[in-house]
Amino acid sequence: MFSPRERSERGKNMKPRNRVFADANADFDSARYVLYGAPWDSTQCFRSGSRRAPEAMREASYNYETWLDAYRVDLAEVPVCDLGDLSPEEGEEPLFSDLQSTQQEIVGAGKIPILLGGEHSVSGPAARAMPKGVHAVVLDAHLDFRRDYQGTPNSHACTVRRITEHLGVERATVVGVRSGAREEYEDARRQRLAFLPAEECRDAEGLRRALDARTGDSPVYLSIDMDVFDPAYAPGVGNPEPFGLAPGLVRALVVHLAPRLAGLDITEVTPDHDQGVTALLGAKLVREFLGARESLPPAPPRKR
Ligand SMILES: [Mn+2]
Repeated sequence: MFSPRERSERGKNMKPRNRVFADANADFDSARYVLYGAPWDSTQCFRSGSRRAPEAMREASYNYETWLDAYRVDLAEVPVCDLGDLSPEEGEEPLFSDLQSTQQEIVGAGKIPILLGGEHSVSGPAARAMPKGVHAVVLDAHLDFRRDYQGTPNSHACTVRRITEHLGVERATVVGVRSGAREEYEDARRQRLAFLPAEECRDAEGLRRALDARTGDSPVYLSIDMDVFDPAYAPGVGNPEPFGLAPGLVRALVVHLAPRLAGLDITEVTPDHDQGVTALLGAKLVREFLGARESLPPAPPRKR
């Protein structure tokens, strides 16, 4: 195992890749944001292929201008490091452990991790590396609140459950939900898991208010399962679910949370099931986050 710093310097223990995410040209030490991929899709139960998503999103990222006029930010000037992809060859346990320690090292160095899945289960070890006190906002069509599924607790159908086990059920909010087993809904209500059904996510202002009421001014870990979007906008996902969110609404949410984001992941893109539109949207969300975050004035010193 190599640490992210060693990886960044030596380029070892990562899968060979053709290119970095567009404009992610910084090394680990000088980066404010550290991006990496987890090409893992072993529990995707309906249709798989998200192991190809990190590369697909990197490729898609070259579609975009470096200048983001809405934020007056040039991403060519923002120090982002792309570590490459974790190696999935040795299986789930080594991968999840490598993922968690990679995430820990990035967070410990005071940088913001950006994880490109892979299936949604990769958000579990990513969230476990976040400090207590962080609130997880999970965008997902599915409740993902099963204890286990098809024989494993690390299924992508259990992601929210795994996150709440680490951060606490009171520090998680699921947005855009429209699917789950009856027992999942019952259990979520019994445990007072906060979730916003997709039909209640109508406008940006309402969504911002609901999230602020829930999260206060806590730092936020934002996990975006791309199936939160309506399949019309993101058809290339493992489990498409109709009646989803529109991209503008999710963009407004990312922009709103950007100042407080402690980490971000984009999961469940399955590039073989569309014409590239879902990877384009995933890559764009990363760039919108970077632009929105960088447009801020420097934070005032923290009071103690
Ligand atoms: Mn989902």
